[in-house]
Amino acid sequence: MRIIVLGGDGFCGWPSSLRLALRGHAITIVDSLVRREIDRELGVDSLTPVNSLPERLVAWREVTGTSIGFEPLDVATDYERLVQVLGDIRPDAIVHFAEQRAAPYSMKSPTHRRYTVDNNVNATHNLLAAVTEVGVNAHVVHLGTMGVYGYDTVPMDLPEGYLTVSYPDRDGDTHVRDILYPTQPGSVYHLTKSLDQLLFQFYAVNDGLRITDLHQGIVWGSQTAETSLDSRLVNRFDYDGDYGTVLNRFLVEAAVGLPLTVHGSGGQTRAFININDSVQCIALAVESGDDVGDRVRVMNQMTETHRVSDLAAIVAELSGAVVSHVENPRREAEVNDLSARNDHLVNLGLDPIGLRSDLLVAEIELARVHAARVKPAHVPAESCWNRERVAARETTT
Ligand code: NAD
Ligand code: USQ
Repeated sequence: MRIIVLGGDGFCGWPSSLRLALRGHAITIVDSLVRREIDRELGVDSLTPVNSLPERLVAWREVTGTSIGFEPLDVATDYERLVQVLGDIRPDAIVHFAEQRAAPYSMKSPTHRRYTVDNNVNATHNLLAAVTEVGVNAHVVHLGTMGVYGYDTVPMDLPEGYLTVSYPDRDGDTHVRDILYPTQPGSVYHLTKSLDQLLFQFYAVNDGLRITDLHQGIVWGSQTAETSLDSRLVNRFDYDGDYGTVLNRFLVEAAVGLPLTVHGSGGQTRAFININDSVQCIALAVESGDDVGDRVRVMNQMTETHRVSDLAAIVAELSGAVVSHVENPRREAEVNDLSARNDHLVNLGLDPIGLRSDLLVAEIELARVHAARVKPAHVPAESCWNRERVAARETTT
C-alpha cells in the first residue's frame, strides 16, 4: 500500500513508519517537526540522542535498502500543500499521529491551550477536508486516546467507542441505538481528541470516508525491533514533566536514582500498551482497512490497566528506587477503577507483550546508558491545573 504517516517523526510515528516500511508498504512521512521546536521551547531533550529526520532516513536506506519519503508540512496550517501531497501520492491509507499530545503542555497557559486546540482540531479537519477534496479512497487511521472515556466509577468494561442506549419515542415504543460514548476529557489535550471524534463521525456519514479511530492507552517502552537496527534509528524517549508519560518517567527516575514521582495517592488506574504492541496494532489497523464502512471503526488500543502506585511499586522492586508521593498537579480523580475491551485488535491478531519485567529492566538499562543526558531539573511536573486543591491542602497542613 501507499501510506502517508502524518507525525512520522514522533515517538509513535517513527517506529510505526519503520514497521510499515519493513512490511513492504511505500511510506511517506509528513511532519512539520514542531515537536523538535517544542523541545527547544521547553529546554528539554529526549533521553536518547535522536538524529535529525533526514539523517534517520539515510540510515534506514543504508540498513534496509528501502526508502521512506519525507514532506515537511504543517497539516494544521498548510491546507493547500496537504491537498497537493495527497493528490500526488494518492495514498491507500493515512495514519494520523500529527497532534500536540501532552496533557500537561496543553494546560500550561492560555497560549498552550489555544495552540493545542488550533493545532489538533485543524490538523484533523484539514486532513478530512483534503481527503474529500482530492477524492482519494484512503483509509484514515487516527491515534486517539483512552482518556476520552474519562474515569467514571461505573464498574463496567469500557466498550470500543460506542454505547448502546435505549430510549422511548412519543408513543412509548423503545428504540435502541449506538451513540459515541459520552466523553469526559481531563485536559484540553484530551478534549481535542473528543472533538476529533465528532469530525470523524460527520465525514464518515456525510462524505463516506473510511476511518478508524484508535483509542490508545499510555505507551511505555521506547525501542522496537526496527529502531534497534542501528543507533541512528533510535526512537525518542521523553522523561520531562510535560511529555514524559508515567511509566517511562518512573523507569528513567529509577535509572538515575531519583524518587519515583507518584501524583497524590497513586490510585489512578490507566490503560497501557508497550511501544512494540502499539506498532503492531498500527499495522493491523492499516492492513484491515477493507473492513471499515460508513461507521467509524473505534478500537481500544491498550493491552492492560494498572494503578499508578502499583507501577511505582513494581519499578521500585526491580531497581531499588524510592517512591515519593508528590502533590498532584492535575485535576483528576485520585482513585478510579478501569477496565476496557480490546476485542477488535485481538481478533485482528494482536498478541500482547504486556508488562514484562525483562522489558522494564531493558528500558532501565537503556536509561542508565544515557544517564549523563538526564537533566534532573526537567523531571518535576510543573504544569498545574489543580491549584485551588494544592493551595487548600497547603493551608491545612
Ligand atoms: P509526538 O509528539 O512524539 O509526535 C507527534 C508528531 O507529530 C511530532 O513529530 C510532531 O512534530 C508532529 N506534528 C504535530 N503537529 C503537527 C502538524 N500540525 N503538522 C505536522 N506534524 C505535526 O507524540 P506521540 O507520542 O508520537 O503521539 C502520536 C499520537 O499518538 C498523538 O496523536 C497522541 O495523541 C497519540 N497517543 C500517544 C500516546 C503516548 O503515550 N505517547 C498514547 C495515546 C495516544
Ligand atoms: N502521573 C504520576 N506521576 C508522573 C506522571 C504522571 O503519577 O510522574 C500520573 C498522572 O497524574 C495520571 C497518570 O499518571 O494520573 C497518567 O499520566 P501520563 O502523563 O502518563 O498520561 P496522560 O496525561 O493521560 O497522557 C498520555 C499521553 C497522551 C495519551 C494518554 C493516553 O501523553 O498522548 O493520549 O497518555 S490515556 O491516558 O489513556 O488517555
